[in-house]
Amino acid sequence: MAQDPPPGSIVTPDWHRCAESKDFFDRIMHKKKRKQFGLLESPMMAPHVAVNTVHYKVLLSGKSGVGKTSLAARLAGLSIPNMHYETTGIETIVLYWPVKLKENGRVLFFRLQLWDCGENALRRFDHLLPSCKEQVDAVLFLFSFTDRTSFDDLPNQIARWSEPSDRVVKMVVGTKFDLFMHSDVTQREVMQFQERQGLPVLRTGAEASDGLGDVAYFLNCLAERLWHQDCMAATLDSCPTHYREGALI
Ligand SMILES: Nc1nc2c(ncn2[C@@H]2O[C@H](COP(=O)(O)OP(=O)(O)O)[C@@H](O)[C@H]2O)c(=O)[nH]1
Ligand SMILES: [Mg+2]
Repeated sequence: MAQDPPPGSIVTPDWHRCAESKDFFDRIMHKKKRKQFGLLESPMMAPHVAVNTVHYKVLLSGKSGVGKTSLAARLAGLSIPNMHYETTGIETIVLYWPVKLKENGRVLFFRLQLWDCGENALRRFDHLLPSCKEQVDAVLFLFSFTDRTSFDDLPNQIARWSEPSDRVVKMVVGTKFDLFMHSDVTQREVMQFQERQGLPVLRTGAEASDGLGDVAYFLNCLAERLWHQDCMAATLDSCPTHYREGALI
């Protein structure tokens, strides 16, 4: 498995705060809220601005109630459900996120298709897991800080994805971090887990604002790992896999 890049080593961190990024972020915002893109829609830049779009499939995995649907909504800038309804099958959400590569200053739009599948549906219908796994680029393993069993279950979840391990970005996400007063999982345990598994652990929680600040770090980390994985694969195959629009220059 490729060694993880340190955060901020591949894409410019906090680029959304720089004036030069405004034109790009304006394409994913509307009236200070995130724009929603249908399956056939994409951000439109002026013709003279050549921006490549890279496509990835990202699966959210975790016990029922840990916050998969909420995380997908948060990342896409949708409102977060207050009530918990078990997701009945597979739901997908598409989001776009512009990043600037540190190496050469090029801007890329990451098109992330988030797959959110209800845990009970996964157990009842055998055909769902193979379609979730098919051509998946990243898996986010979720646990909730308020549900000890979801944390203890992580090794099982990760084991489900042992193959093909070298072409799937894996990240662990601790949800409901805003409820840390009721936390069943200590920071020390999280650190130990991180060291043992060699996987990064991100934390989410609290009210999502309409801005980009609360998702920027998360999406940049994910984009960075996806890009790194592609570059490593391209070195091996000498054929980058995720360019669908425009050529790699
Ligand atoms: N306080 C808090 N509640 C959350 C968070 N994420 C999810 N929830 C709540 O937890 C419940 C289950 O979330 P949901 O996304 O439906 O879980 P799923 O079954 O994994 O899709 C819902 O009532 C959400 O509002 C969070 O980060 N903080
Ligand atoms: Mg759900």
